[in-house]
Amino acid sequence: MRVREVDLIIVMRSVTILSKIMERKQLFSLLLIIITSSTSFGDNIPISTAPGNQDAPAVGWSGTSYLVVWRDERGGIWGQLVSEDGTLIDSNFFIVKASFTRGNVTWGGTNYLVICTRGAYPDSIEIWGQLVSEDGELIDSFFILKRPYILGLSTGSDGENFLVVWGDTGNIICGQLVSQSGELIDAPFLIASQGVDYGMDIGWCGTSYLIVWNHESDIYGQRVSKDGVPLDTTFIVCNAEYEQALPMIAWGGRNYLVVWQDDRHLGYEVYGQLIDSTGTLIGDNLPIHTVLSDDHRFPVVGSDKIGHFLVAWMDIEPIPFDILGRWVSDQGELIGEPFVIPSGPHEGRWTPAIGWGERNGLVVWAEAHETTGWDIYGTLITSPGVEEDNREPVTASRSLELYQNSPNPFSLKTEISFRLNDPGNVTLSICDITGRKVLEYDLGYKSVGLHKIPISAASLLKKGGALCSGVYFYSLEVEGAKATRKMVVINQ
Ligand SMILES: [Ca+2]
Ligand SMILES: [Ca+2]
Repeated sequence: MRVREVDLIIVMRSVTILSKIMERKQLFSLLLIIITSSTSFGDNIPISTAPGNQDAPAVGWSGTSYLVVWRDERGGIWGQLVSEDGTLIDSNFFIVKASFTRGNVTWGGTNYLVICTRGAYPDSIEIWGQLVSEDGELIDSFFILKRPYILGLSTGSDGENFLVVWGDTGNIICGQLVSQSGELIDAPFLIASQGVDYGMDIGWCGTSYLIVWNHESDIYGQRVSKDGVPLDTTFIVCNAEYEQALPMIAWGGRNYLVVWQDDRHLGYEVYGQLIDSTGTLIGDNLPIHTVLSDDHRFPVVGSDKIGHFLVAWMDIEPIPFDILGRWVSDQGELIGEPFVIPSGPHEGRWTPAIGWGERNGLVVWAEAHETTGWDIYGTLITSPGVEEDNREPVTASRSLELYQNSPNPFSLKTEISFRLNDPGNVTLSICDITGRKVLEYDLGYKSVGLHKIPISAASLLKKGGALCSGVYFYSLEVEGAKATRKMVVINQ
């Protein structure tokens, strides 16, 4: 469903905020407001429909485009650049020679790192990395290490270096820091003295990494500093009865959400757990999908960083398999009901993955077709009840262009950009939906050119504002010229 025609959309799950708005009945004559937890999808994007099988995709986001990587019967790991509006940029390209393992991709600030394994147990397995530029240029391929066996492999980045983690021979978990140019920084280091049975993942919260994995049917976590030093001790994320496996993690700007497939009721369900940046568990396990008559596996998680996680997984019953999704707030509320991520005709779908750009998320999966075998498809997904951004600047006069704030909507911080063609004294003001001025900033004398003004929720509060969730208007005034745009604030 597309919601382009909708003038304004407010995300409101709070009854208090809803009732406040309802009191302002005059608004309904001025503005179309939709209260919704529904989700907006784009058309299905055929990312790779090459002959033979393509499956097990992963997604990275560079700040300007997505890189989707997958294992490919044409040999090794292949990839495709996808623009933020879902257009394929150039065509499928070979990335790195690999064994039949899932590729893993992370944007590190300058390049992507794609990691994979080569070789086979019991001879030896090698971990390889391949740097790929934002434009899909292969920069450098490098060997990380060789072991009799490797179980679990993932990579993350602090925006400066990469951290590659794996379950090593001898039932230990190790990590290796790698620079943006592909140099190994120091030696591999010990993260935890446990084996990885089935799946591991890595998150970065801005100050430390959190690595999660499956060991003896439970889920564990361990924080690691940006310099590769384990912080505190290994902790239990979930040790419910029977098997918890295949954990995946995303940082939502306020908390992590870890999700996994869970057999506690003897049938595969999807559970999750919020964890804060210090490694403290927030609340109880979240029952994300607990319908025992179906069979739900391989959950993945992404975040829009404005208050929502999207969890996606496979429903392998009934046939053909399908991909389901559900929104979870960064405070641990389950939003709406699970939904089927829409798709055209297919013979089955599996192995979902999620990446998040600035305006929308990209969910990708492998999809079976009679003539082309397994193919890679994806769809753009917009946060629940979020209006699509309008990126065209508002030009008040020849001297002033005001851009859409980014991110929008926001809960913690956003940035307002404007361009001056003549210098002058600039004032920024924020009004609520009734036109009442809630904040005013005197930005002083600004020169010709592009300016960016960061706005944090904390600074808003310091200035006496108390922004509730809803639509606001921000106006920039310079030497008699004025431009106004709207923005959406989401507070959980
Ligand atoms: Ca267990
Ligand atoms: Ca194919």
